[in-house]
Amino acid sequence: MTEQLSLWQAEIQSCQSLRDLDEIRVRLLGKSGEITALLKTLGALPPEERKEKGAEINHLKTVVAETIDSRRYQIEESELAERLIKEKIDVTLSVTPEAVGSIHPISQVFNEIISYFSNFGFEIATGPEIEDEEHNFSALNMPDHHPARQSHDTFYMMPDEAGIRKLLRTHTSTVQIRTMRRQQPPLRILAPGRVYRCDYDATHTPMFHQMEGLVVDKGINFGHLKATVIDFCKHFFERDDLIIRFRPSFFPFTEPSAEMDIGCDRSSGGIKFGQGNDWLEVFGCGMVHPNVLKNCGIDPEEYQGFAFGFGVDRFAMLKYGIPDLRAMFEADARWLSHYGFSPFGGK
Ligand code: 2NM
Repeated sequence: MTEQLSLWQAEIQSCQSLRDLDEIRVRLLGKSGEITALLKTLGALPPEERKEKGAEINHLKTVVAETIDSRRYQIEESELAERLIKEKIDVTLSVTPEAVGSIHPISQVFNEIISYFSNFGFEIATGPEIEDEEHNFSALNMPDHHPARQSHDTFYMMPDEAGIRKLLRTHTSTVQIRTMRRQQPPLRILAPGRVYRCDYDATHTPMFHQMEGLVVDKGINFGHLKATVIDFCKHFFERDDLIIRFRPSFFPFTEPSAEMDIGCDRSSGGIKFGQGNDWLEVFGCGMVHPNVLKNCGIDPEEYQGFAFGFGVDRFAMLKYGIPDLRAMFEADARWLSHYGFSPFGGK
């Protein structure tokens, strides 16, 4: 019997998987197992022998069960160790190429514009999205009751005890005001960010993205403005033959003011630049109004400035052929994987 036990123990110890081990357990200790069968033979033995044999077989059963348990524990431990090695995740790696998210077209366009203007020494300036009437309107030459205040469809907060109303900024010009009040010229800044207007249809969302630029220095004139925005548009739309026109316009914060259009062809259903006789309005711009410079502590006799602004969402739609503005903000993974960009560069 001890010889049989050693054989079983050796078999259990050499077992390599939980499944094989369970087969051994059933074969030896199961209802019709070998050891169970031995126990069943006891009944036929005379009482003296039965007692002796009984103790022996029960000992056998206990030792076999213990050996199986300890082997099970060893196999579980080594299977776990193996899995931990095989399924190891390096959390310091950001992503694997086949399972990455994508860059939203608006982020892509922000990055393209910022990297272009960085070449010319523009610095990125940011500011709060919750603003006050002073920075959003008054400093920009729109005093109380100025009609332009109404045309902005402003989201106002409830007034505080002193009757002061905060608002969601309607343009990023608030950032230019803050920068000019903090820093003396020469200035070259780019103010990207979210802005808010109470408007919603196929071409307007209550939140959208703006990019504004501002240059303040001695001897700045409209020629500098034209060259800057024309060269930028040619670069951005990747066409040297872009057709461009300036139309006189009005903004309270610039004088003179202009709007810039690019010539396009819409006869094919889509939109083509550098040909055709349609016009697409893309930019607002102008020479910074002397009142705005004065409001920021800059002497307009000494310094002049130009500024421009445009909608980044619209630029993204035009460059990448995105038909519906509203889909931009629905966070639909299918839309993102179609229109998004690879974080590793390229499309
Ligand atoms: C535009 C169009 C024209 C503008 C003006 C200023 C400031 F603060 F310097 F006066 N910032 N941005 C400006 C001028 C913005 O957006 C359509």
